[in-house]
Amino acid sequence: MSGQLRPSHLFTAIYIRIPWRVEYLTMSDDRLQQSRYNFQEIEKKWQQRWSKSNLFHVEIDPAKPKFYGLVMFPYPSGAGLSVGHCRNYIPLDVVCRYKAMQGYNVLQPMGWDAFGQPAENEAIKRGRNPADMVPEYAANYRRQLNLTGIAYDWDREINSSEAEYYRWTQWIFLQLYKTGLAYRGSAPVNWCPFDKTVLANEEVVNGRCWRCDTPVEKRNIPQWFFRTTALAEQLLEGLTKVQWPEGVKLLQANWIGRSEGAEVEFPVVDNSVSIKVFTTRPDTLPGATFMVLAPEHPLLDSITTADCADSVASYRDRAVRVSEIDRQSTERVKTGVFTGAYAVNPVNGEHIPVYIADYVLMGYGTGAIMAVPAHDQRDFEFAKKYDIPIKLVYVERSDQKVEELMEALPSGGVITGFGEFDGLPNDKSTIHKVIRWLEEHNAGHGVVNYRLRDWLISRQRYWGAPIPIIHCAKCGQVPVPDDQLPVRLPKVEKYEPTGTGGSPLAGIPEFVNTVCPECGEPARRETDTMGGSACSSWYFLRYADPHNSSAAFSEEATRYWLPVDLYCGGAEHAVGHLLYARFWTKALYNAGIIGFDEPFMKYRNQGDVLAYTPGRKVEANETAGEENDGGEPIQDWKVLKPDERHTIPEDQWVWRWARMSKSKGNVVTPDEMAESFGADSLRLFCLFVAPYEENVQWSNQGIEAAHKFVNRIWRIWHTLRTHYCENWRDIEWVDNGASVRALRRSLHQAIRKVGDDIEEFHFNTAVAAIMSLTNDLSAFRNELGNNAPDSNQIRFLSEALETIPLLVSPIMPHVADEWWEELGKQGSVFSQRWPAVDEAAAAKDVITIVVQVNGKIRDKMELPADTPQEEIEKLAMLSEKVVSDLETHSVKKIFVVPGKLINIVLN
Ligand code: ANZ
Ligand code: ZN
Repeated sequence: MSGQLRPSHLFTAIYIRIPWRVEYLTMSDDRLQQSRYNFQEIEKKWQQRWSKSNLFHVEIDPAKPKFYGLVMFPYPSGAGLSVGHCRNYIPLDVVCRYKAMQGYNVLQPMGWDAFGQPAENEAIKRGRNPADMVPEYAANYRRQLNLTGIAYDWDREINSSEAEYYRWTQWIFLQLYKTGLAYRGSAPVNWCPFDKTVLANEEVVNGRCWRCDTPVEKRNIPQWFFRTTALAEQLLEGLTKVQWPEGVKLLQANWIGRSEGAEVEFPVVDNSVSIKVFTTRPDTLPGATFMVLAPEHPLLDSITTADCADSVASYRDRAVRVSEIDRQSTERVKTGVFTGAYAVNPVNGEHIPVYIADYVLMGYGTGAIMAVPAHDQRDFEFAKKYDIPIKLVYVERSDQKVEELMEALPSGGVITGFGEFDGLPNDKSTIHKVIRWLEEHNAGHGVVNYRLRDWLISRQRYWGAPIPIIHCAKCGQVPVPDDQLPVRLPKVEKYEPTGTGGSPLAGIPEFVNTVCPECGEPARRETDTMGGSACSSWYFLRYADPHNSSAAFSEEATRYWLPVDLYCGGAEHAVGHLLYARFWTKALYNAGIIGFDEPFMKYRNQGDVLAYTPGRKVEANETAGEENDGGEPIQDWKVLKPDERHTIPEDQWVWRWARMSKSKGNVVTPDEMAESFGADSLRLFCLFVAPYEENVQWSNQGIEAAHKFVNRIWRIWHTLRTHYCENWRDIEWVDNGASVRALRRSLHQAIRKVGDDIEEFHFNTAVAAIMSLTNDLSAFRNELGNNAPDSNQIRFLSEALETIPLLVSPIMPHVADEWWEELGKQGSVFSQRWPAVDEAAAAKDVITIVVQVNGKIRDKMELPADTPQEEIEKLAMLSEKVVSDLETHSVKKIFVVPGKLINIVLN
C-alpha cells in the first residue's frame, strides 16, 4: 500500500485488503502453524543475521555520544557457562540494547581472563597445556553467549594470555616500574602450600587460599610489589566521584583504612634506642602505663633483658603461627610477656614496662603501641590480666575512681592531669591540639596511616605474563627495552609449580639466559610471572583499541570510549580487582598516558543464582560447612558433590539452596534452557525473577512461567496483527474513543516505565510493565471479539503493534526482530530508535472535584481520575479554605458525588 490514506477511504482500503474476519474464522492449519511461536527457528535465524551483518560492531563516531557497558570478563572454564553467569550478562545487555536505541554508540565487548591460577589449575588437573586449552573453552563460552542473544562486538574479543595482549601488560608494568610504583622487595608473604604459590592479601580469605581453601602460611621470599600505598589517598578520594553501591565503596574505603594520628617516640631506659609508636589518640598519652611491641618487632632483641630472653623467644615462636585474623579478633583472650625493658613516657617522664603481645601486628603503623588501658579495651583487658596500673585521662566526674572501671572509656569525659589540656573534651579538636604540642616539643608529629598494603603481584607459577626485568650482575635490575617486548612465555611440557618456591620458568635455561640490554654481558631473566589480577587491571582499556600493535591503546580510542559508563560484576571483587583496576588507572593518569583517573563511573553487582542442592547434615566432629545460602554461610550442612551422592541413600539427602557451581553439581546451563524454552524466555526469567541485586532461587517452574508469558504476548500480538495499517500515523482521531484513550495511556505509560526502569536497573518491574500492557491488550482483544475495529482502534492497534517490538526488544530481542520483519520492516529493531513517550497520551485523565462546606462552594480541585475516595476526602479537608472552617467546627458528615463533588457538613 502506498500513498496517503484519508479516514474517508480508510475503511474501504482495510476491508478490501484484509477481509480478516473471514480469514480468522477459517484460518488454515498452515496459518496457525505460521503464527506458532517457534523459538528455536526464530532465535537461530536472528542470531545468524546479527552475526552476518556484524550488527553489534562499533567504531569511533564523534558525532554520536558513546556508551561503554562492560561485565567483568570471565576466566573460561571447562564447565562452560551456567545460568548463574547469565544473570550477570543479560541485564547489562538489556541496558546496552536500550542505550543503542536511544542513539548512543554502544560498546559492549567480551573477552577472556585467561592467565592465572584458575586456568592453570584446571589445565594441570586435565594434564593439558593451558595455551591449547583456553581457546577451546573460550570458543565454547562464545557459543553459549551467542545462544543467549547478547549483543557483543566480537571483533573486540581479547584473550589476556595471548602475546599481543600481554605484551602491553608488560609495557604497563614497566611504566609503573619507571615511576617507582613497581618494585622488588623482601617481605613475609602469604604462601599457599597446596597451590605452591604466593598470594596477595586480597586473595587470602579468612586465613585461607581463595582458590583451594588451604590455610595460608607466611614465608620470606623476594617478591614484586605494586606500590598501592603511594596512591592510597587518591584511591580513597576517587570513591567520591563514582556511582557505586554504598556498601562496596565502604568496603573499599575500609580496606584502604585511612587513619589520622601521631607518631611518638618513647626512649628505652638505659638503652640508646627508642620505640616509635603510632597512635590515633595522642591525647591519652598521660594514661599510657605500658607499651607493647609486635612479636616480630626488630628492636625486640636489643631491648629484651637476659632474664626475659627465654620467655620472649618462646612466645614469639608461638605468635608467628597464629593467623592475622585471629590476632585481630576482639574475642580472643589477650596474651603477652614482659621484655624486662622500660621506656620513658615523653609527657610525664614515667618509666613504663615494655611487653610483647600478638594483638599488635608488625604490618600496621610502626608495629608498636603505647597502651592506654583506661581508654582502649584491648589494653584494658591486658592490664587487668597482668596487673598493670590503669590511669584515667578523661574523667566523667571529678570524683571518678579508676577502680570503678569495668571496661575502657573510649569516649566522653574531660581531660584531667595533662597540664594546659585540662578540661578539654574528648574530641578531634583536642587530639589536634595535642599533636601540635608534640610537634612544638619535638616529641612526635602528626601522621596519616593506611591499612592498605602494597599489592604483591609476583607469582612463582608458569601461567602468567613474565615480569619484563633482566637481572645483570653489573647493572642490577634492567627493564626489558620496549622493542624487545613481549617477553614470551615459552611453551613447555612441564609447568607444574616446583614446590620449592621457585618459578617453573627458572628451570628453562633458554628462557632464563639472556644478555643485559645495557652492558651486553650475560644476564638472567626474572622468572616470576604476574598474577592474573595484573591482566585484568587494564583490559577495559584494551577493548577500546584491541588490535593496536604499536601501542596498548591509542589516545583517540581511550579519549572517546573511556571511562566505562556501566560496569557489572560480583561484589566479591570489591577489594581485589576493583581496587587494582583503579590503581592502574590512576598510575596511568598520573603518568599522563590517559586523561581520566576513575575507570568505572557506575558499578552494579548482581545477586547470585542459587540452585536446590542435595547435601547432608555435618557430623558433630566435623568442621562446619562453608556453603553459601544466599549470603549466609550454612553452618550445619555440606553439599553432596556428585561423586559423593552414592554414599548416602537418596531419601536421606537434605536439600538446601546453594550457589550454583560446577563443583556442587547443581549447574543449569543456558544451552538446555535455550533448547527447551528459548533465549528470550531465559532472558525474561533472569530479569523478572527478582530485583537485580538479590539472590535468585533457580526453578524450572519459573522459567516455564516466563516461557508461557512469551507465548502469550506472541499470540496476542499475532491475533491483533491482522489490523495493522502501515500508514497509521495519517489516520485522524475521531473524538469519541474513551476506551482507546485508556489503551493509549497504558501503552505510553509502559514506554516510559520500561525505559526508566531499565535505566534504574529495575528490570523486574520493567517486565511487569510489559505484562500489564499485555493484559490490557488481551482484554481489548476479547472485547473486540469478531467485530471490525473502528478507525480509532485501528490507529491505536497499529501504533501498539509497531511499538511493542521496540519496547520488548532489549529484553526479548529475537521475538522483537521477528515481529518487526512481519510488519514488513527492514533490518533489526536494534538499529531503531526507542519509541518516544507521547506525554499527553500518557497523562492520567483529570477530574475536577467541587468542594463544598454546608452546601456552599469553597474550592475546586484538579485530581487524577483514579484518585481513591479517601485521598479525595483528605485533600478536601486540607484545602486552605476548608481548614479555617474546621478550626471552629467539627465534621458531622461528608457527602460525596463520585467524580464531581464533595460536601462537608459541619456541626
Ligand atoms: C593509644 C590509644 C589509646 C589507641 C586509645 C587507641 C585508643 P586505627 O584506628 O585502626 O588506625 N595500634 C597502632 N598500631 C597497631 C598495631 N600495629 N597493631 C595493633 N594495634 C595498633 O587504630 C590505631 C590504634 O590502634 C592506635 O591508637 C593504637 O592504639 C593501635 F584510647 O594508641 B592507640
Ligand atoms: Zn648489565
